[in-house]
Amino acid sequence: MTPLDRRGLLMRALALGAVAPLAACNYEDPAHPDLADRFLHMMSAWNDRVQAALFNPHTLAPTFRPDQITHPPRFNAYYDISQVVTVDPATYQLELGGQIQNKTPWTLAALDGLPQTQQITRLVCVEGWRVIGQWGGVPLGEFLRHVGADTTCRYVSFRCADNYYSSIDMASALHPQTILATSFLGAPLTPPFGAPVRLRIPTKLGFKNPKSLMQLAVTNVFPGGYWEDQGYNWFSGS
Ligand SMILES: Nc1nc2c(c(=O)[nH]1)N[C@H]1C(S)=C(S)[C@@H](COP(=O)(O)O)O[C@H]1N2
Ligand SMILES: [Mo]
Repeated sequence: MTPLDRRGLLMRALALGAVAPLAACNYEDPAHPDLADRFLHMMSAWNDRVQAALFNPHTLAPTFRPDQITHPPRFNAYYDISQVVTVDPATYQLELGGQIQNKTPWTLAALDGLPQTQQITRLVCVEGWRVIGQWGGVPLGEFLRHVGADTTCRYVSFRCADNYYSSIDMASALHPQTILATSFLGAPLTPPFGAPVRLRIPTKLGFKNPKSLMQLAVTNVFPGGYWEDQGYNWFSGS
């Protein structure tokens, strides 16, 4: 093992182990009620930086065979499936903001006109379940270059029809498996699973895969996210 390999292993071990043991401890201090919170947020921010440093833009998430696809798929959101917001695909417009040259909103037909890709990948939820599914759509990197996004910016942020929101680092946005998905199992996305357009990013946890996207922005201002702002690790990926 070279010293560099050893350093890589140590960094990985630290990145994986840093948050869990701390979260399990009870750091409650009546005199400083938010001390534990602040400490955990500081550690999580540090963890984000380590994960970003370890991220290899060429390492692919595992892919699977069609017979490994999970049936039926599993729905998840911060509300019950009966509360799903339906977006009309015929009048759908994806609004663009931030450091993007051409901010003309995108229709579904226009998205369908860009180069398409398919993937059979696994979605992993922090709740402890995982599903394998097939998603199709436009590579986000392809889309960003097409609209003249400043890809030297740090973040791509997303807002959804149900007010969910999330954001990812630019390196992960440009990863070949990160797609603006419009199809699931070869058919258009259905409302519970993010119709008309969702982010599918198999290198990150499920909550970093916002559904029913209404706005996309490129920015250097940290955008956070629905679960991220409640303490979930922001990078949440490999
Ligand atoms: N708009 C929106 N997107 C969302 C969520 C949500 O509540 N609203 N939940 C996230 C979480 S926690 C998970 S695990 C995945 C679930 O995606 P699925 O329903 O396709 O399995 O969607 C993510 N994207
Ligand atoms: Mo999730």
